[in-house]
Amino acid sequence: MTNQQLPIRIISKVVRGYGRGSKDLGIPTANVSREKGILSCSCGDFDHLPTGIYWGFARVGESMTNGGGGDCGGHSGGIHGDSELGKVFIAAISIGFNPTYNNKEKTVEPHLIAPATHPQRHASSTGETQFQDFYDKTIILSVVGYLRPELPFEGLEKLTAAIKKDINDSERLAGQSDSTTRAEREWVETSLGNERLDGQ
Ligand code: ADP
Ligand code: RBF
Ligand code: MG
Repeated sequence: MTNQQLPIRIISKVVRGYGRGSKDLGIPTANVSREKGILSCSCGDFDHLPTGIYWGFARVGESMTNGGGGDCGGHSGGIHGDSELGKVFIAAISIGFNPTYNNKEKTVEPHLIAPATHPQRHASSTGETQFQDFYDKTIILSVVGYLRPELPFEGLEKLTAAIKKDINDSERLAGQSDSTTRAEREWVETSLGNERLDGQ
């Protein structure tokens, strides 16, 4: 995997994952629906998404209706006390088969990272960002940069430690002011959540 295919833009909605308790693990991830008619991806097909661990930007908005598009405004129902809906967060993103668990299905799972001073930033059991649930909401996601391949870890402690390092790296890299980083943050901030991204 090189950065050549990046950035990748995705609009979809948040679905339930394996329920394996990444919340218990302390690092919740918003699993992205691959359903046709709901997913729109600049890479075309979900199967074309390159596996690996990435950094980028994400925003969660209103529920989609009729399976397409959706208003991603920031005025009602939120991640935390109605205040986080519509805000852009830095994200550490896993794309692939979670080789520690040998999943059969590919998942796209961003962990949304609140700023250091945000009240929910150190709220999880491992000190990472823990919002209230936002299942079924529209998610606007830009996968901007590659961090590393997905790896099989021996034990949850090693997996958690690796993800915490990814979170630090994501925050550092998302702070860059190059034109791609700025453009992707701006797209995530302003997308209405109803564009076609596959060029069709
Ligand atoms: P699942 O297996 O259903 O994806 P998780 O334990 O990964 O379960 O929890 C994911 C859910 O937690 C997300 O869909 C979202 O509703 C919520 N959530 C809370 N905080 C965050 C966060 N910081 N990043 C991503 N999802 C979060
Ligand atoms: N799972 C793996 O099996 N190997 C990994 O290297 C790996 N890296 C991840 C990095 C990040 C930033 C995130 C958010 C998740 C990662 N995961 C990885 C996925 C993790 O196993 C998954 O989120 C939980 O199992 C809950 O579904
Ligand atoms: Mg998840």
